[in-house]
Amino acid sequence: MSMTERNHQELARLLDEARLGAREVSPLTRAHAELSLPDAYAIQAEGIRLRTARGERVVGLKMGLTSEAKRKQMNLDSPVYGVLTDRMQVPAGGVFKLQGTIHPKIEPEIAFRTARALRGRITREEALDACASAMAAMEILDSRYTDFKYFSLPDVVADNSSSSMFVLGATERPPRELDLARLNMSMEVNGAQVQSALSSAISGDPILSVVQLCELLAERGESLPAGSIVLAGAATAAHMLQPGDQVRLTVDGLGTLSVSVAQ
Ligand code: 0L1
Ligand code: MG
Repeated sequence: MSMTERNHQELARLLDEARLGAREVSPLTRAHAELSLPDAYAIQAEGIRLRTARGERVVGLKMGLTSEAKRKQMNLDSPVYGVLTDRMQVPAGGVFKLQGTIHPKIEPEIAFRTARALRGRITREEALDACASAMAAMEILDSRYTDFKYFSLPDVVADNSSSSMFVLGATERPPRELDLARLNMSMEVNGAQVQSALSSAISGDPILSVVQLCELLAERGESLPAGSIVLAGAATAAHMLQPGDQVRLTVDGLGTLSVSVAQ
């Protein structure tokens, strides 16, 4: 039996309440085996409507599962997107509070800021032309599901692709000034390296995440507005956070950014 708009709203509310109450729920597909990817994106959009109705502002999009390491870690097989709001941003050098989250993890990323709107099938060159700058970034993920690793692609998408918070580096550079697919990325926790990779681990080249995102958006009749932040996806598997952690990411040409983790 296919899902109705009412089902989408109810499931969006369930996930929204789980997030606000920092309470795990069963993956939606346990009770709704029929949940398709289009249903999941409709639930995600409904969840974002609940957040904007409470005053949050959409500032961009995130791509997820863009690296082989991430797909392997989560046993899922294709890229997905989620929506970013202003309340999800932690300032560079700021503090991320574990309280109010469920089982947060952090991952090293590259982000872009778009200067022009993008729609549909675009080339790598068009994506580069439309992006005013690239930045180092970290995403803090937090799934609202129990059995963290054993959910399906529609479950992840409905849960806004596990988004929680993000941090952007202060150094912004035009992407054409960088050798985008060959940047060394190193993430340290409390002074010890926990993850490292070349930026090519992100979609082969991080700008290709923007190309893919536009294709995924076009499948739903949507586009990428000018002035958006795009998180291109993680270069490595994600790292579980503990109270007191000091996390630092260094990316060739894009400097260092950090975040502290508090109880
Ligand atoms: O950003 C992402 O790669 C989303 C991954 C979703 C799975 C997870 O919760 O780690
Ligand atoms: Mg990510």
